[in-house]
Amino acid sequence: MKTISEELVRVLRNAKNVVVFTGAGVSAESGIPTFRDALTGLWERFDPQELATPEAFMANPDLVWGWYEWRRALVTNCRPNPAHLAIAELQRFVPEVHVITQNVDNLHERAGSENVIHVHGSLHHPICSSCRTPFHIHETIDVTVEKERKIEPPKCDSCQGLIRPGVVWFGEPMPEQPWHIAQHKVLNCDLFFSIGTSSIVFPAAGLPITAHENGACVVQVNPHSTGIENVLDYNLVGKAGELLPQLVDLAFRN
Ligand code: BV8
Ligand code: ZN
Repeated sequence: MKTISEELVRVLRNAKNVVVFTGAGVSAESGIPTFRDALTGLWERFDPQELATPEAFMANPDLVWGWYEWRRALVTNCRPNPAHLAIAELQRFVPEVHVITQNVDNLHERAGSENVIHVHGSLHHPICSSCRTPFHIHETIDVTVEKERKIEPPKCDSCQGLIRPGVVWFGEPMPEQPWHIAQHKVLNCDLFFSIGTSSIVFPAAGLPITAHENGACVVQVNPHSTGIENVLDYNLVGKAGELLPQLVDLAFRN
């Protein structure tokens, strides 16, 4: 198990403005497959870059909508893990904490984090693919998790267009306001955590680089290497659900 340095504990204890940037790895210990592992069953023969696109949805709406409803069912049946809870707890000790997530699940919110910035949208806020009117989705899932299947997307109440997941697909621009706010928070933080992300997808993967260039202390939490090691001040190699509660305990309970 990676030991957490006294120096990092002191940095967190004295931090004034922390950004916590997360990817699918922070939800892994809740039982949610990471983005690259989420393609099982019906969808295992696809590459995420193929399925998470507007073209895939237009070509095969039932397949893509089914994949997102299956993922939403998974999230609804899972719970925040100790990593989400430790991140939410930071708000009690650090003057300013901003969670910026690439994840489309709502586990940060369910763990108690406030004002979570979703730079890639959310499973829980579908919209009309034609007029972009938000669609109220019934929380009761009609997709039982084990039955991965194609599902016909609902139709928009206003224009009868196909309802689509409210996520940012490959080739789509970042959501204007969340992206603007995310960049502003990164430019104003003194401590930046990059947790559970492979740092592959841009422009989101550029945030740790921006933090580093702006003089923030950058900490990665990931059991594997990710290619941004050159901008890190600390690299905690291990599971977020184990390392983050330890770090919060050492910084604020000892
Ligand atoms: C855009 C939502 C242009 C959907 C997702 C350079 C600049 C700009 C764009 C590009 C560029 N180069 C290429 C591009 C295009 C593309 C891109 O980046 N492609 C990649 C593949 C090279 N980017 C885009 O298309 C973006 N849009 O650029 O638009 C534009 C501008 C103006 C006008 C028109 C167009 C939009 C990209 C958004 C795609 N949507 N998600 C959905 O969820 O279905 S991306 C998706 O994958 C996630 O949201 C996340 O962002 C991304 C990466 O996933 P991760 O979260 O990192 O998960 P992954 O499985 O990869 O890794 C998990 C990690 O966790 C691993 O490292 C693992 O070791 C670790 N882990 C595992 N267990 C644990 C753990 N860590 C800690 N604890 C554990 N227990
Ligand atoms: Zn519509």
